[in-house]
Amino acid sequence: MGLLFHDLSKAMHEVSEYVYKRQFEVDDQLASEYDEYRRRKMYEDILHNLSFLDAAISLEDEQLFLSYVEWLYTLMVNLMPDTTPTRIKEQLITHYELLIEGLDKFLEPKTQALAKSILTAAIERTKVYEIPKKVSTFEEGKYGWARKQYLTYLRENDKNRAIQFVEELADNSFTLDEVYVDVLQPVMEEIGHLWHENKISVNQEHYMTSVTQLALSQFYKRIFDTPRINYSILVCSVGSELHEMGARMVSDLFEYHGYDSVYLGAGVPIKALMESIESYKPNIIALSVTMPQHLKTCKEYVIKIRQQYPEILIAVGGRAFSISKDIVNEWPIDTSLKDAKQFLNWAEQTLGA
Ligand code: B12
Repeated sequence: MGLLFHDLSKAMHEVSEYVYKRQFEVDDQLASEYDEYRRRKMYEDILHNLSFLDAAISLEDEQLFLSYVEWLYTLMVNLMPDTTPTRIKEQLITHYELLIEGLDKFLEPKTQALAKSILTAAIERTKVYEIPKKVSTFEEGKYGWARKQYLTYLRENDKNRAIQFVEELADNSFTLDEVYVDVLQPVMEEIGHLWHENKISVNQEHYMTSVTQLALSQFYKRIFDTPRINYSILVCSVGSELHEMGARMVSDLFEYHGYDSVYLGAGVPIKALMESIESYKPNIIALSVTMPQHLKTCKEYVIKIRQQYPEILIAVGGRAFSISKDIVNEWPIDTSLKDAKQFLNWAEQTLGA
């Protein structure tokens, strides 16, 4: 972040306080609708909204904010069943109008017009947006039964059977690549939908995540036992990103296919990353981003790595890259791919491994 504000944290809080206060001034109904909990959430949400707006402005990508606008509206409709969708739209539209008003006082002149145009588009999108009927392929196809059964164990809080089930899948039904990418990844995505739809709580989502991490760790012996192919990969999530299971799946599957993997996890500062590259000299660097707010940091990492190590292959991936197709157009990367299986194929072809 940073393009938007001179002094980010101070300005973010000033804008949030301004918008928060104005929202109650201009909307008489709000005080009776929002209890203490909702008010606190609303303040946090304003900060969150600003961070998405900042990402869209920094990368000059309106779609980043517009897809967030749809996601936020859906979340609010699901979380506030006592409030009509029309009323939620009203609140959000007022909110975007107040952001335009508030940001006018804080923005650097060159970003003012862009912020206004993105927020105006957000208002238009909110006016017309209807939550689509969910068409899910989760339980369909070759892997549907396995996804459904694993999710059922998770929803029953039965971690022992869940973990055993995943192990049996890899023993009897699917390759390890398939277990990771075609069963566990879609289940994690489904868990995200269920949270977004307010059908499971945050603590259930955390529990399901930690059981899946346990399920992954039981494969370590299998993963590190395969013949080596003399290529290496360094994998991490970027900046203050907390999502790291995707990066870990990438690292595990490369290790399983004979690459030496160095997995740095989440929250890796650029200085530490550069030191690791210097000491391991990997053939491939894989950078993972889930939340779009970290895309700008990812681009900075890519540029720095490319300058210092022109010979190392750089790949980027993760959920954030699926939101807007053009994000990586100008980035000096070697590839951006959708999942770990495609990434392995690409590496095999590119390195002749
Ligand atoms: C688990 C989870 C968490 C966990 C993460 C734990 C961990 N150790 O990783 C925790 C609890 C920390 C978390 C926190 C939050 N989360 Co969360 N989370 C998820 C969830 C349910 C699953 C993520 C996951 O593990 N997916 C499975 C992995 C395997 O998939 P993947 O990451 O896409 O990786 C694959 C590919 O993308 C690719 N890939 C990945 N990296 C790379 C790199 C390269 C180079 C390549 C080529 C490929 C590649 O290969 C992988 C394997 O095939 C998602 C739902 C979803 N749709 O993803 C929400 C989700 C991402 N979270 C979401 C949100 C909102 C949050 C929070 C803001 C919630 C909050 N209110 O606090 C925070 C933000 C945290 C932060 N500051 O970053 C939203 C984001 C929505 C948005 N608007 O962008 C989602 C989409 C949920 C939802 N449906 O609304 N979350």
